[in-house]
This record gives sequence, C-alpha cells and structure tokens, in this order.
Amino acid sequence: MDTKDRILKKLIQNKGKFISGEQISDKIGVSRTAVWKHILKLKEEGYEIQSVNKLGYQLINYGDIYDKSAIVSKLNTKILGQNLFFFDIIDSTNDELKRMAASGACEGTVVVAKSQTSGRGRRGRRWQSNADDGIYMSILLRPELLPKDVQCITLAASSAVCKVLKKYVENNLGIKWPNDILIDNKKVCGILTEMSAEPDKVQAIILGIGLNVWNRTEDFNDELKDTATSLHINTEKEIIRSTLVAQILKEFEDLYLHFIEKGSTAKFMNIWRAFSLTIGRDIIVYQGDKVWQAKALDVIDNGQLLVETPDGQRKTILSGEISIRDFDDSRVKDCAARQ
Ligand code: BT5
Repeated sequence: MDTKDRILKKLIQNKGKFISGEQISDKIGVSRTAVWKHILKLKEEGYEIQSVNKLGYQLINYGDIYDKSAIVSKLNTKILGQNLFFFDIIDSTNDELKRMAASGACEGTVVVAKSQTSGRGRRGRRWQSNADDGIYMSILLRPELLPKDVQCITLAASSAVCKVLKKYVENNLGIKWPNDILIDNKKVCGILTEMSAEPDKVQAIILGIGLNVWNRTEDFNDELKDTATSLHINTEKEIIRSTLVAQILKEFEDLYLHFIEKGSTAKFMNIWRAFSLTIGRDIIVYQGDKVWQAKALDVIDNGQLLVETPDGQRKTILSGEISIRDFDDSRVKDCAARQ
C-alpha cells in the first residue's frame, strides 16, 4: 500500500470526524507536507475532503470512486489483492491475469477493470461488460490441488459473493450450480474458473468474477434484458464498488485459505448449500448433444453435482449445463430466509 492509499485509509477510518495532519503524519510516518500533497492528489482524483485550520482533514464523500487507491485502502486480506492491478479498460481481466501468470505473477495477484472489450463467459460465450456498470475482476491462485478438485474454487467463490450480496439484498438471492448467482431468478453474477495444470497438479487458477452493479434494465442488451439483473436494481443501500471488491476478496480468502490449509470443504459447502437453488430440484442436464432429466440431490465434495435419473440411477456431473424445471419463487425466498 503506498502512502496515498494509507492516508486514504486513515480518512476512511475517521469518516465523519476530522483527523489532523499531525496525527496522520505520526501514524503513517511521513512529513505533514507530504500528507498535504497526497491530500491534494486525492482531491484531484475526486475525493471530497474538507480541510479546516486546526482541525485537519475530513473525508466528506467518496461516492463510488473506483480506482486502485479506493480498493487497496479498504483491503483487509493477507494475500488476495496485495498485488493489485487496476485498468480503466482491458480485453478481459482473465486474459490479462493469464498473461501475468505466465510471466510468474504470484498467488493472490488481482486484476480489476472498469470495463472489458472481450469479457468472457464459459465455452467462448460473452460477458457484457459495460464501462462503469459492473465489477470485473480476476484472482490468481496457485494452490496445491488436483485438477479434479478445481470446481471447489468456483463453489467457494460463489459462496463468498453471496455472503457479501446478502448484506445488500434481503430476499431471493441464490446460486444455480455451478457458477450463476441469481436474484429473483435473474443472473447478477457469473464466475469463470480457468486453470493451467499438469495431469496431477494445478499450476495456476484464474478465477474471474463478473458482477452487475449499476446496470439499469435498459443497459442490458436485448438478449439479457429478461435474464440479467444488477445489485442497483435490487437494493436501496449505498453501493461502493471498491468496498464490494474488498469485501468479496476478504470473504473468499477466508473460505479459500480454510479449504487449502485444513483440506476441508465444509466451511464453504455449508454456505453454498444454504444458498443453493439447485439441490432438491428437478433439472434438465445438457451435456454435449445429450439432454436428459434428473433430480439434483446434492453437491459432493469436489464440487460435482449428484443427480438421480428418473429410473433411479445416481450419477455425478462435473461440467455441462443445467436448467431448473418449474422454477418456484417460494424456494428462492426460503433459501434466503435460512441465512
Ligand atoms: C459466466 O459464464 O457466467 C462467467 C462470467 C465471468 C465474467 C468475468 S468478468 C471478469 C472475468 N474476465 C472475463 O473475461 N470473464 C470473467 P457463463 O455461465 O458461460 O454465462 C455466460 C452467459 O451469461 C452469456 O451467454 C449470457 O447469456 C449471460 N450474460 C452475459 N453477460 C451477462 C451479464 N453482464 N449479466 C448477466 N448475464 C450475462
């Protein structure tokens, strides 16, 4: 964290109060002149900071300023985001992070962008990534993990995102296996987990998260108008993207480190099951050119979906697509109520 970010962090911690230039300089270990210069820089970037003789500085309003300083100053993580790159525009945060990973970037490196020109979903699908509407971020992980267990990372990430969104959205929030986060049965967030691996060892996982934040219904293209939603559409609460990013990184780090260090999926699976819109539902499975019906029974430890076919056979599904038959709103409400 550089000096400007540390000063911003102090101002945020003292939001609503004045903090003197002297207190900041003592805490951060730079001269008062340096504090003053950095405050000027923050003001230029759009932070509204009141300076009053003898009282010092007070952060009045930081709106939804979305830049590296805003995120870093709120980070409360050990690893994730300690090495953070912020772009106004990029092809895809996953692609950029993949390039960085190939040049040896360390675990926890995070790429965030205000907009993407080639935001991607799975299997070459596109992710609509309007400038300033959403959060587009990718996280580099280098766990000691077998490739077959990588799906767990997606489940941990969707659990973390749901825990954060629950602070903003009371009802109708849930996860459709494996990677869709829905509000009112419309997609608010998608997760793209990609990896490079040897047969028995993962080298790098690029975890991409796309979260619709400020989009209004009319901002979605025609294909998405009926199926996509945003946080803004569903909450009255104040939204600050940098806070969301910091919260998601923190929640995900807790679940990820618990999983890697203790070898246990229990922590995120409990959250995932509580938010699941899939377990217990009649589903349709699309695998390649095969389409079949089943009942979703559970998600097992490596993230696979356990299903039962109408003739009573139990199978697990690792990939493929599912749709939930007869989507029933009350189930979504129950799911949120259990949280
Ligand atoms: C996903 O794929 O849901 C994963 C999306 C991951 C996007 C992030 S953004 C940061 C990082 N960098 C990237 O380049 N990607 C990741 P999938 O399950 O395949 O869903 C894709 C489908 O979701 C599309 O075919 C559309 O139907 C729909 N879709 C596209 N954009 C959307 C949006 N903004 N909101 C809701 N749905 C969308």
